[in-house]
Amino acid sequence: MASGCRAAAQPDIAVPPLKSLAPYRVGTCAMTGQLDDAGWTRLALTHFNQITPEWEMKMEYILTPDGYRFDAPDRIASWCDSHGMALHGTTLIWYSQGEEAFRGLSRADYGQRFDRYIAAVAGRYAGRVRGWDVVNEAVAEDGVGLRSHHWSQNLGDIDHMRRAFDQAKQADPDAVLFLNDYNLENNPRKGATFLKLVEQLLKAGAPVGGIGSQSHLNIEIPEGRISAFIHEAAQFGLPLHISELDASRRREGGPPDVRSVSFRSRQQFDRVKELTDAYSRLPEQQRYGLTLWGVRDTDSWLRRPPHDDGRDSPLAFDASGQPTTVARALSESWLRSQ
Ligand code: 9MR
Repeated sequence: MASGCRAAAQPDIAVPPLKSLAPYRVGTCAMTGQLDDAGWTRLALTHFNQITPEWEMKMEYILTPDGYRFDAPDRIASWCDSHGMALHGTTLIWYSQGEEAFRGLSRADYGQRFDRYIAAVAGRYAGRVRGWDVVNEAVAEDGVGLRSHHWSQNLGDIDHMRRAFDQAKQADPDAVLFLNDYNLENNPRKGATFLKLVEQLLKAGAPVGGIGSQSHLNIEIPEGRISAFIHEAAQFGLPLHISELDASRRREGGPPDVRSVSFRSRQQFDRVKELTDAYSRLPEQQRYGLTLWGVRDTDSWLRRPPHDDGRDSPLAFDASGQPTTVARALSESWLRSQ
């Protein structure tokens, strides 16, 4: 067949359904707008069996000046129910959200509003989500210590997190409650601070039930770093979630990027495969699932301003639904681990 005929006519059968290869859940993120997109739903239903709402289950959507808004997250939850997809919630408490809505409250009102929000949101989806990212991105960017923000300033560094986990546990006792963060494998110092925080929270009695590593991978990190982090994180015996996997081929900042396309492709393949291999080696009860942060490259946050270069291929499918290097790395890893 002439290569020009290929894209539109052929479905994405060059890799088997990803979910049929993986010995654990394979997730993607979703926005309500995508549920009406036939190309997106076909790929999502073929390859994935778990959904994380990309932003509509966050405070930025749910909390309004008049109360709570649940139409979009309810729609995603119903779509999951009717398509046999598991649901993962993100995120209850995130340093970057809620500041305005909580501004000007007395200490007591602030605490009450915090508790009420978690009780309302986690309570609404109790029994429908498998798990929640309860606290997102607590560790400082450089990996030294914790972030300081309105939650920590009002309710305490560790205390606001323990309180969030306690509230979530009360509202949904069966959900796996995650501490979730990024750059944990890219930056070993950040990974170590994060794991120390998990330990501290557990010692303080917080019902942390899982470790979420977003895994927005830097494909230039040395071999072994990703598996070392997964190995360290597994020591707690808790479930791990690779919660937002993507692997940009771009370099943000740094020296001029003279890597060839094939070199980047190799780096991307190797790092995604290393991650998947290491994750698949965990004991079954620690493999909560591996979630890609989007279906097609063009769905990715990395293909929106200010990151978009019009070419990056961080996800498992290209704009026309064809599998990419990331899909090949995942499927090769899963096929070999069977
Ligand atoms: O991809 C998400 C984007 O659509 C949202 O506008 C944004 C704010 O809610 O969050 C993005 O997802 C982020 C995730 O929640 C946490 N880790 C980094 C992700 C990319 O920014």
